Amino acid sequence: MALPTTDIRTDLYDDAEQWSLDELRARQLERLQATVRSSYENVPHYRAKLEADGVHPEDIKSLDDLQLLPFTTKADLRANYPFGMFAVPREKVVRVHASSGTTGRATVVGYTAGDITTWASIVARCIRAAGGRPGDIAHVSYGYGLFTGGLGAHYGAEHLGCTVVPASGGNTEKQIQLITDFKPRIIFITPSYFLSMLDTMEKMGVDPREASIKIGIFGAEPWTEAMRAEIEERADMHATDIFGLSELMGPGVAQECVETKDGPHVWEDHFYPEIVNPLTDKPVEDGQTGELVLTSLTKEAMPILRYRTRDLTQLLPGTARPNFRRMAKITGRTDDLMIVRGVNVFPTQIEEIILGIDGLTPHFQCVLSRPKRMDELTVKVEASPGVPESAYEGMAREVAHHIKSRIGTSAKVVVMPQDGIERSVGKARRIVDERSL
Ligand code: DLL
Repeated sequence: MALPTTDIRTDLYDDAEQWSLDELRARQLERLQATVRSSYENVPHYRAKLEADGVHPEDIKSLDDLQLLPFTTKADLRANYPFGMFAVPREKVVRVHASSGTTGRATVVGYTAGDITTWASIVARCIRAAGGRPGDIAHVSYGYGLFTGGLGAHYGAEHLGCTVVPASGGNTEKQIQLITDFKPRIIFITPSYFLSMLDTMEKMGVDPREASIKIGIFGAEPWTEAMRAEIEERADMHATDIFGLSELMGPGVAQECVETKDGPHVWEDHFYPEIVNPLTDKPVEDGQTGELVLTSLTKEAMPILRYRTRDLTQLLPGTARPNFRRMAKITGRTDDLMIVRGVNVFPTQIEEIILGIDGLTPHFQCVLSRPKRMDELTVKVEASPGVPESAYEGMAREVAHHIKSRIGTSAKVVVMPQDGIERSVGKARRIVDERSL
């Protein structure tokens, strides 16, 4: 694979990126203590939980005392819908976002004016880490609205001093026209929507390798190293990973540095990460896989203690920012785990296999059904344009063979012609569960 032809390096954005480890740990402790105090004093949910556990804010004397604090789950946020988790009077909340999820009530998050500025400066740091600079044009294709992607990227890019094009998701041909005319250097977009944009560019006769975009800040859904290689090759650009979730803020909780591309660095001056074993709830050592748990350290409107993200990853030592730990690329969410005949399968494993086979595109879906009281996995994947239909069956056999040998389960594989799989303009729907139909 050809490397992107432009060599881009990061720049530090602020002092915190250079704090010594001692300074970082001291600030984290100070901030954790203030967060626990505010949660206890201002959020009835947290006061009740802490009192039930016999924990008082004064008990937090070291970062290890984090273990004393209760977990927060999505169910807790739902139970306190809409504004019950706020630690400030509602009048101090200048913005809300919400994530709908697939079941139940939305979860609502709130921001003070100070939170919005902090968030913008964190996203500005992310853009620097990805290689962006003040003066760059940034095209934002994350959705604007209750979803945090669009506005989060937007405020961050403005804060850094970029010219922002607030394109949002959808209207792909128009977006490509704007990209051709305005020549952005940076794009914010989900990896799956970007792939669909690349297909549309090619259909319109626009060569993505000749386009102005040099830096992609991709997130909001899991994606693999194989997907990075495909994007960088097709568009001659640097593809970096941004992680975040609305409950903690939105995009920007962690960002990958362009020169190392070895997983997002968690901005630990604002978010304290832990990994726990999702079955026992006990913390595991750095380097071991488990569920990411995050505690906010600087949020005013809605401090959050030990939030169970359901994302599966590992914490690794810092590299380009040595004192901030990295998270390994997310393999999936506990909710995305498919158990097929007793074998655990994540869509990212299927993505890696598909991208290793010539003639297939990364547009795929995993359909779960239960025809004879046994779960069955059908992988539907699109062939590349120009591949004759006579080749489909052979490619399907090859995918099924790799699924069996590498993951250890049987799957039915159906190769489809172009546009056979639904396209999203945001997060891709990788799993279609037909078991309860
Ligand atoms: O997706 C915020 C965001 C917007 C992040 C744009 C990055 C870019 P939610 O809608 O609350 O917020 O979804 C959060 O998305 O718990 C992960 O499961 C997943 N996710 C986000 N970023 C990544 C990533 C936004 N880089 C949920 N890799 C998280 C893998 C990601 N999964």
